[in-house]
Amino acid sequence: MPVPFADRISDYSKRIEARLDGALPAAVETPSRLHTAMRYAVLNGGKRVRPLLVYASGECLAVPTDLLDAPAAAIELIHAFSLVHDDLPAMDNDDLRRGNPTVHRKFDEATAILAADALQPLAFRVLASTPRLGDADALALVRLIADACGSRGMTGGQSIDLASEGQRLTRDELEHMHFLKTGALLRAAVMSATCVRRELDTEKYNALDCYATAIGLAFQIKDDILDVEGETGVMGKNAGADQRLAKATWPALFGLPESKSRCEELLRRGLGSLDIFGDEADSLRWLARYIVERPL
Ligand code: GRG
Repeated sequence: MPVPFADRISDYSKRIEARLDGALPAAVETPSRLHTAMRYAVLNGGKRVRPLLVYASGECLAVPTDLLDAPAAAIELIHAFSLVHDDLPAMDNDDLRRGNPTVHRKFDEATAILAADALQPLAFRVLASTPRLGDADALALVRLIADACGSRGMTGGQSIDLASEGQRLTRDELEHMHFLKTGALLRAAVMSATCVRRELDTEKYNALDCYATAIGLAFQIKDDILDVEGETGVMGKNAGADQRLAKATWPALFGLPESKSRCEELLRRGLGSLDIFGDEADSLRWLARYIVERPL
């Protein structure tokens, strides 16, 4: 009887914490303030949803776990980088993240910018220094993750997000922005296992792509619902921030009931796209449900 994914999360979490810890420079290494800030940005909690998606997708495609550690760590480093920038005064100007002061509040703005700047190349270094990954697979991962975080992915989405404050976007415009800002990196997490299974047939590749797109959008809508309904103490970040910044979000533009039913619709679509797989996709199914039901 296989152990359910929920009971294996703590093992995967320990695994990714160890990989992140090992990849980051020691705090005592000069420049110590910069390295301390980098470690603070990454090792301060976080749900580790993206690494879990990497491992779950790897289970689905029977990829050995030790080939997934590098993409899992690289994607989480990029995610941590994006949160540091997202919280800066020039962006969302937040002072609380994961229940702690944001990096620029704990240290200072310049240190936060530099810590984030250093996390991005570190992510690509991790991908380039895993001997068991063949060169072609490592290059495919570099391309996948670079595309996800560049101007045609997360950075582009963030740019549209900032330009959309106070604007009345159409549903398609809103979802395009969300797909880039949040969905692209989540998609890269799901698709990274395909970079080491490049012989995968198109039907299965497309099924995973469809799942990734659906849960990526659902993740951001749920995030925006929590911003309205959640409590700061539970979420570890300030509730109501979207309203304060007049952000274009599903709840702001279409209301909470519509947002919840869109989330459910995306969950059904994500789960439906996995029908092509058997039990090997159960961990992905579990994560899809978690994404729309999570409390933080
Ligand atoms: C990193 C290349 C690069 C550019 C920066 C600032 C920026 C461009 C992009 C911001 C992207 C962003 C912060 C999107 C929001 C995604 C989101 C809902 C984050 C919250 O993720 P969780 O809930 O956080 O997984 P934890 O704390 O659990 O890790």
